[in-house]
This record gives sequence, C-alpha cells and structure tokens, in this order.
Amino acid sequence: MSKYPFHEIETKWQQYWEENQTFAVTEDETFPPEKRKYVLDMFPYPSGSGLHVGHPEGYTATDIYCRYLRMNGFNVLHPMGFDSFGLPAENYAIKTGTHPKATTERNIDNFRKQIKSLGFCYDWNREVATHSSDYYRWTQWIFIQLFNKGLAYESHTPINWCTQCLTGLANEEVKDGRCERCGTAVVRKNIRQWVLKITDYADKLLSDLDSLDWPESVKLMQRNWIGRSEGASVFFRLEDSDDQLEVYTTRADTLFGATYMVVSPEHPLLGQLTKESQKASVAAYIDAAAHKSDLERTDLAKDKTGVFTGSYAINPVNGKRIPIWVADYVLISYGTGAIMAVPAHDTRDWEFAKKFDLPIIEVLKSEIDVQEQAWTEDGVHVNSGFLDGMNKDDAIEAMIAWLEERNLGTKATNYKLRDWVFSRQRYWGEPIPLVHCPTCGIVPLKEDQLPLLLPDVQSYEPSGTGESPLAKIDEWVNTTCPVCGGKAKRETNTMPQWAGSCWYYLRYIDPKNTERFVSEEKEKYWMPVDLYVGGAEHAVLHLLYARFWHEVLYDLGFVATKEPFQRLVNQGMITSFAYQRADKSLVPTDMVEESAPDQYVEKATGERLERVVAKMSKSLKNVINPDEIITEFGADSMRMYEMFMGPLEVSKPWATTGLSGVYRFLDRVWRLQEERTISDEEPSEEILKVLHKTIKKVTHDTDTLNFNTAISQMMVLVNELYKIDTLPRVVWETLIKLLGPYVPHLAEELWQLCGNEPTLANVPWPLYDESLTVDSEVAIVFQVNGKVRSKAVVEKGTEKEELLRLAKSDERILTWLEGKTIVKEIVVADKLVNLVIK
Ligand code: ANZ
Ligand code: ZN
Repeated sequence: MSKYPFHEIETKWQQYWEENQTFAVTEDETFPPEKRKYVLDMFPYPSGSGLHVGHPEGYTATDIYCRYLRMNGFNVLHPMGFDSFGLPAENYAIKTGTHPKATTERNIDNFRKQIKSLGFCYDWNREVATHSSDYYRWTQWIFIQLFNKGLAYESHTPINWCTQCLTGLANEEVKDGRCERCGTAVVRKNIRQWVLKITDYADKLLSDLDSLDWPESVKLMQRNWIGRSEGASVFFRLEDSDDQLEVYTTRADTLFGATYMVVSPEHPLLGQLTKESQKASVAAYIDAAAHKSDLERTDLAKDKTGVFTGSYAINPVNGKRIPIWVADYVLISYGTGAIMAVPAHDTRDWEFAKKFDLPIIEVLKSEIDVQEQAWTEDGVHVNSGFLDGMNKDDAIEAMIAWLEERNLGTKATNYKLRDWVFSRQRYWGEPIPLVHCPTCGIVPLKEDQLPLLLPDVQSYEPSGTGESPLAKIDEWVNTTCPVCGGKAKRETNTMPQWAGSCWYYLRYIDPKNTERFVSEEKEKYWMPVDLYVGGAEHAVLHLLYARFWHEVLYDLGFVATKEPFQRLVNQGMITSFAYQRADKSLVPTDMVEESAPDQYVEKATGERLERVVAKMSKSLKNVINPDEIITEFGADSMRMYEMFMGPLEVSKPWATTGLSGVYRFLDRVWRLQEERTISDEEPSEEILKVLHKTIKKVTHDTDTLNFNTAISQMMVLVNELYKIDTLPRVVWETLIKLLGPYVPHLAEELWQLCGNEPTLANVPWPLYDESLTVDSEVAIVFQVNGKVRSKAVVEKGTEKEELLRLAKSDERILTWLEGKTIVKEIVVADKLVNLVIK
C-alpha cells in the first residue's frame, strides 16, 4: 500500500486553485446581503524569521470557516496582506546596510510562499502591503482628512521616549514603564510631535463597544484603557494672589477632609507657587521627577516623595488655610495635574501625610482608626457640615450642587485615554504629508500630490535629537507651499507602525482603486467585517486605533458602518514544552532525553527533569518551524493538528505526538479508498446513523468554530467505516465534503478519485436527517463515594453487570480505586454506577 502521497496532492491542488482562480471573489449582486461574509485575519508583520506556528492557527480557523461558508452558498471575502512598515526592518537595515524595502519585500515573498503552502482560500488578487506607495498614498490621504477635521495637531508636551529605539512612543506602546519593543525604561522628552485627538472619540469608543460581539476581556481592556471617570472640578483660591488652583476629584464629598494640596512637578503654576526659600529644593525635585516613568511615580508600593512650595490655598468649603506641596505621585497628564489631598480616605494621600506629618481628618465614619490606615469605603459623613449623616453618593451630589451654586466647582468627566502620539522620528514609515510654510503655516499636500514618496536615504540612523533621518535630505525637505507656492519645508516625521493597519481591511475591498481609498458601493457590499480573528495582544493598540479611524471615516461620511469589526475572536497562544531541573532552571530541548514514556532526563547529568509548558523560545530550542512540519507531515496534517490541539481560544502546547496522530488519521482516510471498493449499495441503518450524527455535529461545530470536536466526530465516522468491507458512496462522499474545509488538498483529491469534477470548494454542504440523529444511547455517570469521577455513553438498556464492568475498568475510576476496597456497588440502569470505597 502506498503511503498517503501528500506532497503530490498538495502541490497539485494549490496549483489548481491558483490557475482556476477558485477563490477570486467579486461583488456579485445575486448574493443577497445576508449571504455575504467578510472574514478577516490579522495580517502579519513580515519578519525576517518567517512564519511561526501561531500564524497558521488563526489562518486555518478562518480558512475552515470560509470554505464552510462557501459550501453553504455564501459569497465570502477572505483576503491576506502584509503589515510591512516597522522598526525591525529599519534596525536590520542599519545593521547590515541593506535597504529596508529590499529586506521587507524579500520577507514578504517568503511569507507569501509559506502561507500559500498551507492551501488557504485567500483571494490573492487583493493582497496589500502597507509600505507600497499605492497603499500608503491613501494612509496619507486619511491622515489629511483627520488633519482637516482638526483631529491632528502639533504638540510640544513631553512624551514617552525610548533611548534605545531613539523615537517617541505612544502611551499604548509603553508596558510597565518600558518600551514595548525593546524593554528599555521609557523617559520623558520634550520634542515636537504630531498627535491625534483620539480623546475626542473617547465616549463613542466606549459606548459603541456594547454593540460588538467581542470577547468580554478585550472590551474590558478597552473600557479600562479609555477609563472614563466622573467627578468634579473644584477651584481653590490661593492665599496671596487672585489665582485659583483647580483640582479634579472623584470624591467631592471629602472636601471637609482636605488637609493639603499637591501639584505635579510639571504643573504650570508651580513656578509662581514656589516661595523664594523653597526654590532650590523644588527645582531639585522637578529635576529628579523628570527621570522617572509614570509607572515608577504612581506605584502604590513606592515611598512617597515631595516638597513644600511655601504657598497656601483656601479650602472653599470651610475657609481653612492648607499648604500646597509638589509631589510626583500626581501626574500632569491626568485631570488638572493638581489634587486636593484627603489623607483619611485616600491611601496615597495617607502615606504622604504620614511621611510629612500632615493632618489627617476623618470625614466618613470609619470602622478603623484613620490615624493607622486610610478608610476608602463608603460610610456616614461626619465633621462635614451640611453633609453630615449622608452616605458617599448623596454627599457627592450635594457637594457638587453646593459648589456649582457658588461657582466654586463643576461636575467634570475625565478619561485615562490620552491623545495618540502619532509621529516617529524614524525612517521606515509613511511620510506625514504636511508642509511648513512661513506664510501659510502648516498646510496639507493636495490630493494630486499624493503619494508623498518616502525618499531613498544613504543612512537610516536616527539622529537621536528628535529628528528623523529624512531631516538630513535637503532636496526632499525643501519644497514649495501647496497654497502660496512660496518656499516651504516638509514635515520630516513619519507615521507609527500602527497607521497602515488602521484601515487595511477597507483597502482589501477595493485594492486597485486609484480614485478613492475604497469605492462606496463595494464598501457597502462587504462591510462590516463579520469575523476577525487574531491574537489577544492587540486589545488596546491596533483594535482601538482602527476603531478610532473608522469612527472618524464614518463621521466624515466615507464609510457606512460605525464599527469595523462586528465579531472578534482571539486565538490562544501555541506554546511548547520545556524541561525543568529541580532548581526550576530550564534545559534546552536538545539536551533532554526521554528515559521512559513520559520521563525525561538531562543527557549530560542524568538528572530527572519535569516537563512544563513554556513559550517557544530560540534559547530553549523548542521553536516549531512550520516549513519543516509541512515537509514532513504535509499542510493538511499541520492544519488539522493545529485545530485538533484544543479549543481555538485557549493556549495549548505543541506536541509532536499529537501531530503524528493526526497524520495517521489522514493516512487511514487515504487507505480506506485504496483498500476498499466504493459501492452504490444502500448503507446500513447503523452506518447512516453515525453519518447523520457526524454531519450534524460537524455542521454545528464548524459553524461555532469548535473545530477540535468536529474533528473528533469525523474520526468516529472513519473508525466505523473501517468495520465494513465496502464504502457506500453516499457515506464516503459525504465524509469527503465534511473533510473539505479542514484538509482541502486531501479532500479535493479524494473527491476527484471517486469520479467527480473539481472543485469541491463550491459543492453544497451536506444536510442531515434529524430523525437519524436521535440518540438510542444514554450517558452513564460513574461515581466514587457519590462524586462523579467519569462517564461513558452506552446503548439504552445496557445490562447492570455490563455497566458495572465498564465502570470498574474505566481508567479514571481505576485511579480512584487504587489501594482501596469497594464496599458497596450501586447501579441505576441508564443512569449511574456508584462505587463506595474504603
Ligand atoms: C480627593 C479624593 C479623596 C480622591 C478620596 C480620592 C479619594 P480616578 O478614579 O482614577 O479618576 N487624582 C486626580 N488627578 C490626579 C492626578 N493628576 N494624579 C494623581 N492622582 C490624581 O481617580 C480620581 C482621583 O485620583 C481624584 O479624586 C484624585 O484624588 C486623584 F478619598 O480627590 B481624589
Ligand atoms: Zn504658503
């Protein structure tokens, strides 16, 4: 018997699909709106190391779903492209002297080849790459729309700066105070930059989340990131000037307990507030704070620091004189950059008050001594004049009303969300299409001047001064003003990596349009994206930015839907195994030997190792290379294994044994038709029942993206077919159709081998007969001491002796019986077996 010849089969069908344009799709009006689906993958960044096994996970999932939809009569848009501007290509260019365009395009060719080798049903005619000028022409065009709407502005406030990447970063790119890309601690730097007013959309971005079918965890991350907070602005008069200090508080009810105030080291009034005697210490303090990240400054565990300014303010509610301090736990970027401190009821204020010996006044009845610890819960107000006796919420309302009547404060809302720092001082990105004219100011390019091409440069090194390498190219920088025609200079900053991915799903719809970024009719035909699959790491970056751009395009009337991605599914991470010594250090996989089944030792020392799940990493030598897997086992095995590993959304470790299991299954499917003849006889009732149950389960599970359980059911059917001598044609052909979306190469080949014309891709999905799927089977639970420990499915009416035998030989039950004696056996027919042990 020949081994299942996957190499030949896979190349053959990939060629067939390409030559016949099987998956090319058009805006065919014969499909009614409910029969059109847009299924999107997060497009890859084409890194030098090629595809990793995480990519095919999501890509296979959407591929199965799309093929399934096609067989169910849908017109399906399923495109692929490349997110190809970005820092790694530029860093590589600096290291090797190769142009980022050259390396990027080489990487794209490699990625495309790898992706194609998995047999996905993409419409490759729609491929986009964000670095190509046909594409970024429209990224620039959208930027100009934002600019014209007043949503892009130039700013000089300090931003996050990475001293390693030598570029400014958006807030979203800073993780735990470090550069998300290289891990260097981020510092604040004052440079000129372009900022997008995403905060104008905070409310929309928040409320429209409700309409989306997204994982709750991602919605929650976006909600927290936007961080809407409701409170009040309160004005404090300064003791010896007519100026006021405005604070933001969520606890206006605690005003009677405010015993001091704090301004952030960057507060504009600080200079004026600082008294002569305090000048030196305040200046030193400002300098020290400049070197700390926001994270360090606001960390609850950190020791509080601060300096008295020498000034006092008047508490508007009781006329008390309270000192004004400067401290770095107050951030300039939130609220008003100044607070009223209520040490009795706020933990950070309490710590600060303790350290600097400031008064602590209880204003809510507390169950603890506020001299020992802050009381942050609700309670009844005390020492609070007209608020006494009220609870927190009522008191907040009463206090705000009191302040508003006297013009001493107002209701206020604040967001954690900051405007999006949108410029980068690097080379490999979209040039910002603006011109600085001495007469006209900042002017956008005219539409017919786009694309503004990224010029070739000799050296990509960032200057580190806050200017991009483009600033060094005089011929490019010096230009004429699009408005007055006078001498002007180009903006030299480039856009961040996230720009291109903000709208790529729109360009796929109409990738070759030279008149518009997407045609109106086509956009209406396909949008919104019905299913978007990708990694969970994009919760607040890409997924928030893209929503923002889309909402703006919607408000400008350029797109017809408010939200771009109706449904989102996050694929789980594919991890690997690693081997751990007793001291928890990890041993590279090639230094490990399996001494007995499931027992591992270190080759050199013979030390017993524990197998643990870990992230794939080069140093642990446990990175799985998709190319090698495809060469050895075939694309269909790779696809099916990744779907069989477990539910799509959960993280799961790669196990080569599981892969060979799937391979053997496909080999068994292949051998079925080699070893048996296909007959036109009616299948037995028994086989028909398994068949219809299988259609039902595979249909349901494919529809709901539960691919692993669909595969298990197909395995059940194949086992049944091995029990009979000939293959009834209806059963066999139905199995092939069900396998189609999962292992499309093998299925096409089998489909042709039984005499059908290609292609299986458009054959209608099989239907099932409900009456053949009803169960004559029942589930029996196996209990030990009354607790369910296992279960089994048996024919209805199975004898009690048989049930008992099954229970006592059940693997899971056996582990409970080990070393114990059964003292009683209870059997309830069609229901349960309970073993009582001692
Ligand atoms: C008085 C007070 C009393 C406060 C109390 C809290 C508890 P959220 O919920 O995150 O919006 N705050 C205001 N601006 C700040 C800044 N720039 N840097 C650091 N802290 C700042 O938090 C709002 C609360 O955080 C505000 O309410 C203020 O402290 C503080 F028992 O005012 B509160
Ligand atoms: Zn001008």
